[in-house]
Amino acid sequence: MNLESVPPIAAASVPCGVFVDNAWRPAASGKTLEMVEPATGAPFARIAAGDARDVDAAVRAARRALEGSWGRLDATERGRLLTRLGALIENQRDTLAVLEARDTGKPLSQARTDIDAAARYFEFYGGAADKVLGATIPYRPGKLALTERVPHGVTGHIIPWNYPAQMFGRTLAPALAMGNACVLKPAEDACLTVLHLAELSREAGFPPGAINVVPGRGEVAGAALSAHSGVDFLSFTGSPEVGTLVQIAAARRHAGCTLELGGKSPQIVFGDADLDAAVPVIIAAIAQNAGQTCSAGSRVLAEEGIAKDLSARLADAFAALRAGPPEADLDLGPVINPTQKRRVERFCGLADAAGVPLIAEGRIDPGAVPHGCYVTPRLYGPVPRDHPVAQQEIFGPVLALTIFGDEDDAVCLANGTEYGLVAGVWSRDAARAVRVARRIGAGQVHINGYAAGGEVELPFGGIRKSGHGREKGLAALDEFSTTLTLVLNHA
Ligand code: TXE
Repeated sequence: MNLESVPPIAAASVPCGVFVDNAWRPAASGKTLEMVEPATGAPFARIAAGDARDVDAAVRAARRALEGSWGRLDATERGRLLTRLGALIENQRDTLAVLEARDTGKPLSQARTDIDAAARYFEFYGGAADKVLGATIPYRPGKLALTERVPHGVTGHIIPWNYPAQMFGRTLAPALAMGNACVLKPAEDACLTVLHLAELSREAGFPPGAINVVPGRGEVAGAALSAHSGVDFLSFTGSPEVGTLVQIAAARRHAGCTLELGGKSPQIVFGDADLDAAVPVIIAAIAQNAGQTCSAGSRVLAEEGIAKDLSARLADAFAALRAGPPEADLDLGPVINPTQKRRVERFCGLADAAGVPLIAEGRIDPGAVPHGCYVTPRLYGPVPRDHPVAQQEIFGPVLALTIFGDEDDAVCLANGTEYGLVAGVWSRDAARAVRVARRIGAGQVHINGYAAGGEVELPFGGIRKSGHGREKGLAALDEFSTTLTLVLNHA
């Protein structure tokens, strides 16, 4: 599909301001930020550069919503609004996908999958909203004790640029289902679909103040949201460095927070694995979104006996990878910006300088314009275990292959980074696969398969440097609520 052939959703027609109380306004400062298309390096939109004043207005609007019409809705009514928003997203799938593809650089079909996921979040949590149960507690005679889940209040959400539309659904839908009023700070590198989705939320009928969006720079609008005393709970997805700042800001006022900070997720391939099934999945898990996925399978750990065979198969698949513009819909697009491109190239430079063998590389399509932020997909191996390419999150299409001896060694290697987000275990021996999966420090382990980030239904989150807290699935409803214990004395 050609981008231009899609019904016009020209960047200029997308709301680009601050969204507060269901209305668009310029940033209080009047300042704007230029949005650049990763595939061309050319500017294509301007967004409001919100600051602390805009964040404050959004938080106040959220508080009013909680005390007003939003706070008075019951769970079924909230669920209906969520479901309606999901349907509106689905209806606008193609136009939203084009916007997402241009804004992030990802291939059009990947953008479409993202929009489907965004819609699915609202469908899933719309259905779940009025099925959250409390408990009764056996207690003393003459007393009825029970618990119910209640919202935190005003929740602040800071999201990254890699999956803007999905993140809108992933973080807002469960928070709204539980009755929180939300203030979202999208990433300055890609946020046009988020702004468009905010507009759709008004169309769906969300009352003013339930959803507020303040675009702007992280160190300005994001820092103001983290530090705002009117925000009761924070949800952050992004880098470990900024996550630390957000957690400190939350701790200063004793607010809770969840952090999702990326990973260095391993795919452990045992000698008895079905390599025909494993190879395409391993490739997709690193090529998807040009490797800019928190749960990208960026390490492949191969048992000694099959390392050669696996390496040869991966090499063939890597050599076939093509990076190109979103409308060409190849395996991957450009990375988000020149900083990210330099970051990926720096890691590759370290591997080259250390003499780490480059097993194979993909290609950049001749149709890709020279100013686009393209990087060549690369497979390195065997990578020494302590090399930065085997240890650190690159956030690009670079896969590190390492060899292990036995089961214990595989577990040691898998757990041998600072991260712990997702892992894949490939083996025909179900008992071994489960045994190994249970020894891996990660929030999610897939056996004979891999879903980078998993589906909407599956609780997702990390340990250690990957963060804490769980999003997705019903677990997110717990995260975005707290327990109220009620005791009725009836004796
Ligand atoms: O992230 P930042 P960046 C990792 C990935 C990537 C690296 C840097 O390795 O290469 O981080 O990416 C907002 N107070 N991930 O620099 O800066 C910012 O505006 C409050 C993994 O883009 O952490 C954006 O909305 N907020 C990751 C969000 O934080 C601040 C996804 C994330 O941006 C802020 C993205 C501040 N002081 C990057 N400074 C994942 N887990 O998926 C920035 N922000």
